[in-house]
Amino acid sequence: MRPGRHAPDDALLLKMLHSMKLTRALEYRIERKLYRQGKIVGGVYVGRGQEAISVGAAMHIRRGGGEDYDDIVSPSHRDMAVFLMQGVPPERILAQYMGRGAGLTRGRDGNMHMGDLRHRLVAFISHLGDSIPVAAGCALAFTMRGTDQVSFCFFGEGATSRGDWHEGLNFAAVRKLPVIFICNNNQYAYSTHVSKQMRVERVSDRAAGYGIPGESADGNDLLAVYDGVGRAVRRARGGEGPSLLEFVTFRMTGHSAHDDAGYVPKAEFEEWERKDPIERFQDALSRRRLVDAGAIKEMEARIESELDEAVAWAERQRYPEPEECLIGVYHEEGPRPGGGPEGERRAWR
Ligand SMILES: Cc1ncc(C[n+]2csc(CCOP(=O)(O)OP(=O)(O)O)c2C)c(N)n1
Ligand SMILES: [Mg+2]
Repeated sequence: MRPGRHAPDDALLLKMLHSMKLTRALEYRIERKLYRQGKIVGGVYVGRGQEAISVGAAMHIRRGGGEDYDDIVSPSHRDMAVFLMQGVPPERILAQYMGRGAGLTRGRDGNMHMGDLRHRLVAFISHLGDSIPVAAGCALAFTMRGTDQVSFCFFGEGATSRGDWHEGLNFAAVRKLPVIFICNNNQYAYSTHVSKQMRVERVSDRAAGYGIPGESADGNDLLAVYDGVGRAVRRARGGEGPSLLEFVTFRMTGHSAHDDAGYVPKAEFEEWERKDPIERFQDALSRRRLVDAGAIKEMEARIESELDEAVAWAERQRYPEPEECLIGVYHEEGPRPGGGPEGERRAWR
């Protein structure tokens, strides 16, 4: 770990450690417990081993200032931390995975295919690469309004071989839009190794094709991510246009909960287990005497008891009524099925 040019203070370092641990613990519950207990509706994709990327990047998302101030973010299916850091409570994420009415899609989908513009989160949909032109479109709106807001866009290296990805990048480059393109290169797209889907050495090499800055860094080094994204955000806010950032990492699990990743050599898992981003950051903070074994244990215990409560809350929530699937499909003024605006508001609590 090397200190970034704009090094975060102690409180931020501890917040980042907490965010990574909360993310991993929540995903562990979902993937290794609730899914196996048959309580999850639909598939489960987690970012185990990649937490430093979403946490280090999300620290730079500006929030809490309203429509013309807050940034916007399009997470991928491995960015649970982004949802948490944008203020979505763990219990609502759990309700989403359990198909309950209190989930972000109100029970109409059962996994990471979710978003909420109230949290400035553009919904992730299954189709890889689709969110790239959307993120560029959000940034176009910012420049047309003359604000200094930034659009954050996350994806895997596999998505960079999709046509929409290239169109979105080109449009953002030509119009000099404030987008931060953040690639988690975990070296696999489901079972396909990166060497089988691109001839360039690095994802960031693709930036040259669009005349924008491209950088690669160690995605398991939280401060390297924090530093790289911070510089790209300053460029974007300053009107200097988009950047493509590649963070090299590893998916420390199967593609999804039903996949045992038998196609990944065991030695690769062992090698990356030793580079675990959470362990690494925790050790660095211990060396700086910011945490000790007792404080870490306490933090983990607090997270586990919060998650116990969150799971219990989610399990108490009702499943949606069939007619509720019509809410929010088309724009409507006035009262809505399912209880009108008041009913809508209730669903968010
Ligand atoms: C256009 C499209 N093709 C295939 C899929 C099925 N699919 C879902 S995730 C995934 C792998 C994605 O790999 P990558 O972009 O590297 O992201 P990662 O899952 O590794 O984070 C695939 C093939 C899809 N959702 N959309
Ligand atoms: Mg991948």
